[in-house]
Order: sequence, then structure tokens, then C-alpha cells
Amino acid sequence: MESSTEGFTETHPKGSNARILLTSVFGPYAQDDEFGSRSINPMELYHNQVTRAQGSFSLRMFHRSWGIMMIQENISAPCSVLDFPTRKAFARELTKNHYDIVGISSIIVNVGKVREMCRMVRELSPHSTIVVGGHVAATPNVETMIDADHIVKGEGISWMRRYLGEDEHAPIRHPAIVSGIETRIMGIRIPERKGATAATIIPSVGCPMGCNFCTTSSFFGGKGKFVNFYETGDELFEVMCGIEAKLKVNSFFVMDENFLLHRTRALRLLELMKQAGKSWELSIFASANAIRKYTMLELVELGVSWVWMGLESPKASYSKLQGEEVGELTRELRKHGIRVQGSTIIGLEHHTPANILGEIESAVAYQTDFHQFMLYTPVPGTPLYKEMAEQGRLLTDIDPADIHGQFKFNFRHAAISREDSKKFLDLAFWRDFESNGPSLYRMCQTMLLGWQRYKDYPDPRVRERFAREVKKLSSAYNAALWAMEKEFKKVNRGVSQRIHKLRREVEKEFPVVARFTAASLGPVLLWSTRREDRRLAKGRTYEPPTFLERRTWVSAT
Ligand code: B12
Ligand code: SF4
Repeated sequence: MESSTEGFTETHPKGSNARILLTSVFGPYAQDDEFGSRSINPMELYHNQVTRAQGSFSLRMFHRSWGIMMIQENISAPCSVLDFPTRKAFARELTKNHYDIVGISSIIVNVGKVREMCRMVRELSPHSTIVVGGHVAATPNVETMIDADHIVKGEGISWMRRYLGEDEHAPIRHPAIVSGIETRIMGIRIPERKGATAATIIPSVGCPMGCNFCTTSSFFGGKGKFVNFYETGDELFEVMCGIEAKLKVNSFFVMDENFLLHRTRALRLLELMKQAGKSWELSIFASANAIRKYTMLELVELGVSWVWMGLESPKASYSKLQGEEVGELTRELRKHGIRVQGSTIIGLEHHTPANILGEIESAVAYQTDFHQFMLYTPVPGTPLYKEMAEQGRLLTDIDPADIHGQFKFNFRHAAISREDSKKFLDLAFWRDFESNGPSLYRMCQTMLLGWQRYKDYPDPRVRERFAREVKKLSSAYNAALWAMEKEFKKVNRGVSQRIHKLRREVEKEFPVVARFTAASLGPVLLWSTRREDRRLAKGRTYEPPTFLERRTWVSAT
């Protein structure tokens, strides 16, 4: 058993001829079961941790398991990726094909599923070598919990290449990944058209900022460390051009924990985009201090249209927030058409029942387009976990399936009880929804501001981008505003009036098309929204489809 990548030199006897299955953990996910599925923890980014209190207005979609897709693309061995299997589909794949290596990807919450999958491999494919990777590898004593041959901590492409005897330093090939799948909102499944959904680009893993609670940072080396797949703007530009051509996209979801931190790379990318006339749209993660290193015009010209920014708490001492007026920054970004997704932590050390309501209200007052709330959670592998363990404050009887930041504390907080932690978390989501309205409405607001500001901008790339966005606003989104305005009266009349005002503004800009779609499509959306609310009230949940993709595949003889 090898539980670290450091100094690991063993290779598989078949090298690049080994047949590999890479799989994510089995579903269903959004239900309570004995393997660790939890209804509160669906396989949906927004509905899990951002818009979950927004009922039928919640933005719902799935994202593929990019780690195993990246590994598959970067090895020459015959390899299948099985994503979101059922237990039955996993068993079928193990028995139908001969696999020398079965690689299982998981995060800590799903350790119970990994245990069961290892058991299944031993039973159904006993000759296979089991390799487990992803964040689950940071679980303390994981080697005693699961029956695996290798447990890989950290970056997996180089590990797998080394294990197969391939060149671990070869350039990284990027798979063409459609970022979101089966998007739904207001009870409607958005039709999937080639090029309509952003492509995911992963320039790096890890983050050098090293915030004490941050699991992605610690998993890839911690403070000062990270793994760059593409060092330069030129490399990144080339990868993006390739994916643009393959998927016909002009929008990218950039999965890099702190994209703007690498200023030279970002500015070189901008230069190349300008030279080639690329009107791309980028959704990025960035810390406030990294954003502040750019002018608004640089961000806009770089195509930044959506930014996920850690706000944590107005009083937190994390280095990324020092000196930042977060509220002001949020307002400024939105004025420039950049949608802001804030992320606030509930249950920081300084929180008490007396001050936490004020902190929640400050977060709500930022009026971000989206707002993620998460419980302060010591997760294995992080400095915070070590610190809590040393202080004897970790609660030891909690199932790992319940440690994900959206349920209850897994540690003893100085002032807030475990039960109350969930109440405060739920309240934060509700207050944000109730006082700011559906995120879809807030996005529409930002889009209109951006278009009004940049519709006559000298750079045609920028004009084109805002014109693309506003096309949606003047049609389908305006119909959605019509329906939201009616439906939100039940929640908050003041917000409903604000939605009405925005709709009027949109209709002033686009008198014919916006009015027409509001009148024709609006009532349909209102009906589908209400139908969705009834379905949700009856307990409807959504599961991702299963994918099976083979690369350099040859049938076993
Ligand atoms: C996309 C994503 C999701 C998607 C799901 C993707 C999927 N199909 O599983 C959604 C949005 C649904 C999701 C949900 C959740 N997520 Co999530 N998610 C991410 C995110 C943003 C990106 C993951 C990614 O693709 N990264 C890029 C790839 C290249 O990196 P990677 O996956 O780590 O893979 C590398 C290595 O880990 C390794 N590796 C991975 N698999 C394997 C397998 C083998 C065999 C080997 C050898 C190596 C290996 O090699 C890869 C290349 O280096 C990460 C944050 C992040 N920046 O990574 C969080 C993250 C993985 N999620 C996390 C969490 C906690 C959750 C949730 C519990 C939600 C929550 N409350 O926060 C739910 C769980 C849902 C469930 N029921 O399982 C945590 C995991 C914490 C932990 N220590 O376990 C992370 C790290 C975020 C965070 N910082 O807290 N998530
Ligand atoms: S800035 Fe964000 S990604 Fe980076 S270490 Fe801090 S929390 Fe993690």
C-alpha cells in the first residue's frame, strides 16, 4: 500500500498496455442511504451549496468528474471513464471487460462508497489493481477503511503516467469538457445545443494562498504551492483555441482556484485574445486582492463575466481580504457587467449567537448575484483540522458523509452549538433569497448594467460579448423576469417591485422583442415554475446521467 505520491516509483507490470477503468463513485446521490448518499448533498453545484433555498428558481445542473477525464486524456493506455455509475452499472463494467487497473475517484464524504466499490472489485474482478485518488486520500487512516492497493495523494496525472512507465513531464493535453449538463431552472430543462454551454478549462490545481480551512490548497501542497498545468498565457490560449474549435464555444468556465493571481499569464492571454479578435467570456474563481490587481477595463477586456470570490466574513483575517472593501468591490464589478458569486463562511471562530445575525446581514447586503454559504469545517488534511485535533475540539462520532459544510459543525465551536450551526446556515441562505430575490433576477440586473455601459465600447470583441449576453436578456430572461415578478410577491413584495422595474428597463431598451417574449413565454414559465414547486414539495430530486467513454480502446482478447 502506498499512500503518498512522494518517491513512489513502482510501475505496473503491463505498463501502457494495462487496461484501465477510471470511475467516480456510484449514485444515486440525492437520497439518504447506507453508503453515504445524503439528500442534503446532491451532485449539483448550485443547488447543493449556492441556490438551495431558492426553490424552483434554483439553478440546477451537473458537472462531470474532471479529474478522471484529465487523467484519461493524458495516458496512452486503453482507458474507460465511467462517470456517475449506478452500483449495477459499475458491476456490469467490471464483469463485462477485463481491467488491469481500476481507479476510483472520490472526495471525503463518499468514503463509504469507495469502501463498497473496492469490495466489489475484489469480488468481481479480483485480478485488478485498485488505485484510489482524489481528496478522499486525505482521510486519516484511510488505508484501514478501504481495501485499495494504492491511495494517491495529490496530483493524479503525473502519478498515473509514472505508474504506467510513461513520461510524467510530457505536456498536459486538455480534454474538451462541456462544463454543465442538464441545466434546469423554473421547471424547464434548457435544451442542450452545441456551443451553448461553456467549456471547462483547468489551468492548475491547488492554490498558493493556503487559507487554513482550504482543502484544495492543502491537497496540492498547501501555502506557497500549487500545480500548474499551463504556465504561460500562450499555452493556455492554444488550449482554449483548440477547445473553441472542437466544442464551438466562446465561453469558458476556468477551474483554477485563483486564476487572476497569475497576472503575467492572464495579461498575456488578454494580449493574444486581442490580437486574434477573440470575444471570449470567462467565468473564474478569484480572491478579492487578486481582482484588485487589475483595472475594471482589463477584466472586461479579458472577458471576465462571472467571478466566484471568497468573502468569508467582514471581520476575518484571511490575507486575501486585507484592506478590501468587499461591498464596494462587488458593486463595482456588477456595474461593469461582471456577475459576482460571493462565498461566506458561517461559524468562524469569532462568531457568537449575538454577532452572527449581523454578519449574515452584512453578507446579504453585499447583494451579490449568487451567494454560497458554508459552515466553517475542519476537513482532514488542512491546517485547521490539525489545529482542532490538537485542541481536542473535533467531534469524533460524526459520519464522514455528514462532513461537507452544508449540514452541521463537526467540531466544538466556542460559542455556537452543533444544532444551531445548521439553523444559522439555513437562515443565511433564506435571508439572501428573501431580501435579494432569485439569483436569475440579479444576474439579469448585472447583464443590463454591463450592456448599457459597454454597448458602444471601442473594442468590438467586448461589444460582441455584451450583445450576445443581452440577446438572452431581451428574450427568454425577460420572460423569466415577468414570471418571477408575479411569483415573488408571495415572498417579498418589495423585491417583486424591483423585478418589475428591471423588466420595464429591459423593455425600454428592447421594446418589441422583450415585450413579445414576456407576454408569450412569461405565462408558460409561471406555470412551469409552479409545477416545479409542487414537484419539489413532493420530494423530487435530480440525478446525473451515467457516462461511459473509452479512449485508445481495444477489446480484450
Ligand atoms: C466540480 C466540483 C464538484 C462537482 C462534482 C464533480 C463530480 N463529478 O464529482 C459538484 C459541484 C457536484 C460538487 C459537489 C460537491 N463537492 Co465538490 N468540487 C468540485 C471542484 C470545484 C472541482 C473539482 C475538479 O474537477 N477539480 C479539478 C481536477 C483536475 O482536480 P481533482 O478532481 O482534485 O483531481 C485531481 C486529483 O485529485 C487526482 N485525482 C482525482 N481522482 C483521481 C482518481 C485516481 C485513480 C487518481 C490516481 C488520482 C485522482 O488527480 C486529478 C488531477 O490532478 C472542487 C474544488 C477544486 N478546485 O478542485 C470541489 C471539491 C472537490 N468538492 C468538495 C465538496 C466538499 C463537495 C460537496 C460535499 C459540496 C459541498 N458541500 O461543498 C459536494 C459532494 C457531492 C456528492 N454527493 O458527492 C470539496 C472536497 C473536500 C474534500 N476534502 O473531500 C472540494 C475540494 C471543494 C472544497 N475546497 O471544499 N463538487
Ligand atoms: S484563496 Fe480560496 S482557493 Fe486559495 S487557499 Fe484561500 S480559500 Fe483556498
